[in-house]
Amino acid sequence: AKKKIGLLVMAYGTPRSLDEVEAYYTDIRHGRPPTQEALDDLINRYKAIGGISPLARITDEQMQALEDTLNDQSTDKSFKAYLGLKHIDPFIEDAVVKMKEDGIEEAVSLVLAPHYSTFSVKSYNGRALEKAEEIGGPTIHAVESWYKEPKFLQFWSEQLKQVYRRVNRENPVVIFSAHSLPEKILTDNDPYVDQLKETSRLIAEAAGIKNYEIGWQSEGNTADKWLGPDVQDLTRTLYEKHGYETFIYCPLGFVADHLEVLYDNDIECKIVTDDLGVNYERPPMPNTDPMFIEGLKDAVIKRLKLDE
Ligand code: FEC
Repeated sequence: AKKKIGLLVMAYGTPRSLDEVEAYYTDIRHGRPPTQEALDDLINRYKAIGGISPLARITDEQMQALEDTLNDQSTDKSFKAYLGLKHIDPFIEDAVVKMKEDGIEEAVSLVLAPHYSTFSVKSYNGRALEKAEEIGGPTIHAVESWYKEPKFLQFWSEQLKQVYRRVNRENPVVIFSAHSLPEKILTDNDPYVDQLKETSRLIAEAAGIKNYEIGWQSEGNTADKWLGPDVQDLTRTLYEKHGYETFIYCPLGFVADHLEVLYDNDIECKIVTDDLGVNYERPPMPNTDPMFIEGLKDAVIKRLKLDE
């Protein structure tokens, strides 16, 4: 018989309705409820992208596609997927408990975010491992980062090549970005910034793109100093310096359509490009693109091989 492996897929999570925004936001803020003003502001951003984020649906679809691909291609293992979310139920801990209840002894975990940082991937995997330790299993083989998976890079380089075929004469520049984080993480040797830079360089090289820059987006509303430049400010600076006519946004730190892309890029960055009178472009997100899912599958298979 095939060996049964739990596939713990972890993601950020999103409210399923506007009623859930307050609890979700409170969880993001480590249990401190937001002010009414901040809550209204967030609700308005969800309304601006159609009332609710497509993230919950896309995360489910990504998980299902990954499970199917692994099962189609594996001759000696059968995978069963479990969803564990960071900020809303089913939480990461719930998924670990469910695996244990189902008799899963061995699992592989993957976070739906490509770059490693103490703030994101480390905390997801840490929560899963801690729960597994507390309840005595399963053994979890954690994928730490998968930003260099060739098929992930290929997904983006092909998207960019397609955009370039269309806009090449319109003096384009690419802005690669990830979620900003408080600058203080940099002091702890966090690889996050370098991983984004390396991903960007590899994708740009593969797509034959010379004009590209790195930016940060979606920074939080706290007193910390956050990683910059912010993508909106960067757009203005680049325009003033180089007169680019087309701005292509590539939010590499994310893998799905959700608020941080549909609002922070498609609405906020577009306000800037409209103001400057230049073109706004954003290639589609990975979502369930087969090339992308294959990249995730490769990361899972490699991780399991390491411990065999
Ligand atoms: O519902 C949706 O469609 C959006 C989901 C969403 C994703 C996402 C990804 C990341 N975040 C990361 C870090 C932070 C830090 C703070 C923070 C705050 C928010 C707020 C919302 C939100 N995040 Fe998020 N993030 C998403 C949604 N995030 C909503 C709260 C309102 C706001 O500030 O906009 C600041 C927390 C604090 O106040 O201390 C830090 C990172 C990622 C990418 C990696 C990952 O997906 O885990 C890092 C998707």
